[in-house]
Amino acid sequence: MKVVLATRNPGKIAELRRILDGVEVVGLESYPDAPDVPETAPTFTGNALLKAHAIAAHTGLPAVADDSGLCVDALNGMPGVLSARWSGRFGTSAGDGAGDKDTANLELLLDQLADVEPARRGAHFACAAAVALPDGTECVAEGRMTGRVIDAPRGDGGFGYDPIFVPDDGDGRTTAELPAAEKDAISHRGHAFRALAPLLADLLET
Ligand code: ITT
Repeated sequence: MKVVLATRNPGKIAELRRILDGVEVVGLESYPDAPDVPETAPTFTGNALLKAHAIAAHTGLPAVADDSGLCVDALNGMPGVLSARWSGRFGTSAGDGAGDKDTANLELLLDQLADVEPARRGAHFACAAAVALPDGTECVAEGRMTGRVIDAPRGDGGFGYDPIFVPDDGDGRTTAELPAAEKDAISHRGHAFRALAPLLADLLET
């Protein structure tokens, strides 16, 4: 059975298509009238479930959603669930494109950490992976990747905050410098969706 990917983020779509290899997925481009779901929950899990349920109800198909973000120790866990709209929160968002927004978010975070010494720049990416069926059944799994925020961007891969994040589980490259498969193997999204996969398979069988 097909599963709808309940995300409009092109970076996530590329990663999810790779990680959910073997699952027949369809993107939201096939559902131009799908609602833009407000992320009103205070947690990644809450927001992932909101998105999955809204898209399952709209499409009549099982829907898989991701809510994720970067939690910075020196900022008490922010931007966290606000990661996608961090610069907009301070009225400094650049253009409307995903790339513009990503750059504005990343530059704001670098400014906010400008006086923070390297030893205090710990952070982690968190991801909640949710699946919802049109009948309201749901499952969630979580994943995380710890590391630190560096002081200048490096690398062209990935998306979002990848150019300024160096994972602990690596050799000093940012996640934007890792080949896709290497990022998937250690990433918050890889961990969360590999944990979700057997639950998803069970749900689709019942
Ligand atoms: P959807 O709601 O349509 O899925 P979104 O981008 O708004 O897209 P989120 O609310 O979950 O999704 O925000 C996630 C943000 O966290 C994302 O825009 C990036 O800024 C950041 N982020 C999440 N995972 C990331 C990753 O693997 N690498 C870099 N940045 C990431």
